[in-house]
Amino acid sequence: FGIAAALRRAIDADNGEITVHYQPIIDLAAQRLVGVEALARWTHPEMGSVSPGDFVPVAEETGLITPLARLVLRRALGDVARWRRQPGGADLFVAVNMSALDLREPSLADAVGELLDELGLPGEALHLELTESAVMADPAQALGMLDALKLLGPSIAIDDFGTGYSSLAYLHRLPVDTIKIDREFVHALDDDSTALIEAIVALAGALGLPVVAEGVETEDQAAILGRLGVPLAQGFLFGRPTPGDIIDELVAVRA
Ligand code: G
Ligand code: G
Ligand code: MN
Ligand code: NA
Repeated sequence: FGIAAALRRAIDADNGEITVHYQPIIDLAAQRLVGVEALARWTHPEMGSVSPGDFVPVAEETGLITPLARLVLRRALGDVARWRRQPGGADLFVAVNMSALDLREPSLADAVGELLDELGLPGEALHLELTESAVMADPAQALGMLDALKLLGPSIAIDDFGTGYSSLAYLHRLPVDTIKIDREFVHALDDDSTALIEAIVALAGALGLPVVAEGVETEDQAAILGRLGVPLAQGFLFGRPTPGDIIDELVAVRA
C-alpha cells in the first residue's frame, strides 16, 4: 500500500521524483552514438532510490502503468527532440521500454501519435522495446497494437531476446525491426561461449533484422561482437544510464 500510494503521488504530481535516464547505444564499426535507451528512475524522499524492477510491477498491479508510460514517453520524446535539433544529432533515436499492459491499452497509439505531432518528430525518432513475454502474453492482440504503432513510424525492438519463452514463428509474423541480445549471452563471451550469439545473429540476418548487444562491459566483448557481425551495442563500456543533460554533451561531441 505505502509504495503504491507514494508512486501514485509521484506520477500525479510529476514532482521530480521520477526521472528518465539514458544509456548510449553505439555503432560498433563507426564507434558512434546512434541512439539511447530511456530508463525510468524513482527517488523517493524517504525510501531513496527505488529500482524500476521494483516499481514497474507495482505500477502494473495498480493501474499506474499507463500514466507512468505516458510520463516516460513525454520526457523521452521531449529530450530526443532537443538532441535532434543539436548539430550532429539529427538522426538520433530514443528507445522506450513498454510493459505487456501498455500493449493492451487501446489509447497507446493515439498517445504516441499526439506526442510525435506536438514535438514535430518523425516516428523513426522513437523505438519501442518489448520483451518476448510481453508480446507472447497475447500475440494476436499485440499484433494489432504493433500494426497501429508501426503506422506512426516507430521501430519495434524485442528486448532481452533469448531469455523469455517464445515461439520463433512470432518473429516472422510481428512487425519487429530490431533484436536486442540479452546481456547474459554477451557475458558468456568471457567463457569463450559464442555459439548462442552466433545463432541469434544468423537468425536475425535471415530475417533481415539488425541486432543490438546489451550489457557490453569490456573491450574484449566489444571486439568479439564486432567480429561476429553485431552492428550495435550498449553497456557500461560505452556509458551507464545518465541524466539527459549528459547526453547533450555526447551529441555535441558527435557533431
Ligand atoms: O534500469 P534498470 O536496469 O534498473 O532496469 C530494470 C528493468 O526495468 C529493465 O528490464 C527495464 O527494461 C525496465 N524499465 C526501465 N524503465 C522502464 C520504463 O519506463 N517502463 C517499463 N515498462 N520498464 C522499464
Ligand atoms: O531489460 P533492459 O534491457 O531494459 O534492462 C536495462 C538495464 O540493464 C538497465 O537497468 C541498466 O542499468 C542495465 N545495464 C545496462 N548496461 C549494463 C551493463 O553493461 N552491465 C550490466 N550488468 N547491466 C547493464
Ligand atoms: Mn530495454
Ligand atoms: Na534488455
